[in-house]
Amino acid sequence: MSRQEVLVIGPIMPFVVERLKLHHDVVECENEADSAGFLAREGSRVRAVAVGLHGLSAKTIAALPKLEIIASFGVGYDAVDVAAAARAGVVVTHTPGVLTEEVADTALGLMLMTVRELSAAERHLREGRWQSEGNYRLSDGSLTGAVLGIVGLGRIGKAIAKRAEACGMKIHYHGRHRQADTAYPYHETVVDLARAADVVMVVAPGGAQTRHLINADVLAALGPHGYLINIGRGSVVDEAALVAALREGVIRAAGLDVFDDEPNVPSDLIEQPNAVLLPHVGSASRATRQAMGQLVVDNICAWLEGKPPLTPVPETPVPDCT
Ligand code: 8YV
Repeated sequence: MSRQEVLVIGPIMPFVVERLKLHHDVVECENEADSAGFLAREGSRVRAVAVGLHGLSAKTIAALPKLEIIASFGVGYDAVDVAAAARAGVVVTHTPGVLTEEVADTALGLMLMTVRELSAAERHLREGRWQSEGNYRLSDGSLTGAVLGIVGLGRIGKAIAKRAEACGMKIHYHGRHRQADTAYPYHETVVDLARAADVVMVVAPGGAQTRHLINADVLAALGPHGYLINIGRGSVVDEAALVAALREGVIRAAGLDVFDDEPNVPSDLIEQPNAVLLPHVGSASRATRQAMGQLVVDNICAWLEGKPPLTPVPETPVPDCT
């Protein structure tokens, strides 16, 4: 295979860069703004780009006239302008499958932390209040017998459903379409789902179509004994409406792994005692991140060897490589 120019726009795992360097000439830029000088000088040589959570804009895509493939690190690719990539005939790949079980485990853990108040109970012990005040209070919620309303019943949503069923939960769902291969009750709207659910679990992807899908109306429908868990994308939840709902008891509690403007979590949210907050660790085990990184490398190397990409997104064209 001949060596080709690959641009890595970070942050991305160092081993992705190391492995790409074994086969190609790799240029690293910390972020898109940082890449501007390089793009002006050398942009016309780049055939492949690897990007992390911050994605790639239409402007950068336009500055790379020879670009053929964008390999995005993560299953969600809302930060990559796929419409611009499709117009430019550029293939976009992501990393589905290899993180499904890990994210589903995190989702279950976050739901348990939130409904059974496990992080608050731990704080009670660490702060010496078990001795000074007595037992931690009884949690209002339980998983057994509760209805879990999943927003976005894709691969990860189904893996969460399987785990929740093992905990004695009943599964309902909402998504763009009713799915023929599942017997779980379907709800046409998120408000209907929230009305039926004790816990709403957001697994939906980000982007314009899902922006603020979870709004004040949905939270009101979930009600004062309801819980919201978000493992998908921060943009799906209207954070200001959520803060108000947590503060005013419109819902009981929320567990969030993702936020609108990461890593900047609003102080209003941090101050809420009924919010369990994780720093986007859904897929963050060494083994899973390694597998995601390897898939980024494999997609780029396959493409530059004239083979089809392994895991293209559905929105961009995959030219015939035969
Ligand atoms: C990663 C994710 O944390 O796959 C996704 O869509 O959000 C996470 O698994 C993220 O891609 C890290 O860059």
